[in-house]
Amino acid sequence: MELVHSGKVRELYADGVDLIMVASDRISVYDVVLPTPVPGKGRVLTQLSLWWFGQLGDVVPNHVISGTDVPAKWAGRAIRCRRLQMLPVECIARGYLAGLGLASYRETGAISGVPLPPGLGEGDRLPEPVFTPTTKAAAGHDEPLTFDEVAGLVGGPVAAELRSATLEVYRRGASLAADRGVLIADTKLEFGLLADGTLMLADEVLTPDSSRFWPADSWKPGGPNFSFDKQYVRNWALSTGWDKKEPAPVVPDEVIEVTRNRYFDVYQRLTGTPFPA
Ligand code: PZK
Repeated sequence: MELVHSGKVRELYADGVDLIMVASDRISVYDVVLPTPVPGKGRVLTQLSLWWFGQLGDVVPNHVISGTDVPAKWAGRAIRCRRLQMLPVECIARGYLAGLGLASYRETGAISGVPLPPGLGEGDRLPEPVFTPTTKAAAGHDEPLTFDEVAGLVGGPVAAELRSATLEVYRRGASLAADRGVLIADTKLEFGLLADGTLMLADEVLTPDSSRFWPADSWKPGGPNFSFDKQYVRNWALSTGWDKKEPAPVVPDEVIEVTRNRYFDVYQRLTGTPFPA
């Protein structure tokens, strides 16, 4: 199959008119891919994304054709997808203040042109979820876009559809996750259009690679919160004195094992079913 796109931790292949999205076991911290894979990560994120696409099918249609009709060598970690005309916007919804949203709020009191009340701090829950789109650029260089800038890129009607679909996916996902002990601080969605103009949810959805997942029972506003999946390996990497630049250090087996179990744990918490490790 023809490789059409290669990301840090995933690949996209063409199979006739369809696409096959393949998730690897690679893990990145501070935007650097670690030399040591996390066995099962590609499968668990793929299965979690498929589960969410199923949960959210009545909110917005999606690009999934099949999670099983894929080449055997990628079984469990690949999705056959419809090829869409992708929209050039990262659609981010935020329910809590963290990351680049926090940085923007501290500088301007707003995120992507949406003003927020004064006095908010790191980790705070927002009064209501906000749509904070960005450009699609190389990782780490995404620039915030106002709603009007999105409208300039995709047209007013599609921009309005993007905002409402993004916020509805976030509300539904965050509410379900909160009931199961997981806070979704923010999430990044990607959308595309069918030839007839139908808006479709694409890429991956509500995974720990595309979202900030925090354990609800240890959430504390007023400071940094721990990411469900990567915190352990991040802390370990920093404890070695690593400077966050390539190359990252080789990761010990026990750190990989803890990290792998964090992914399985978040899958089980959200779906209610043990992950078939
Ligand atoms: C598409 N990406 C992101 C980059 C990946 C994925 N349904 C679609 N139709 C057309 N294009 C895309 C999709 C989807 N999803 C997604 N780039 C193009 C991307 C690198 C690796 F797996």
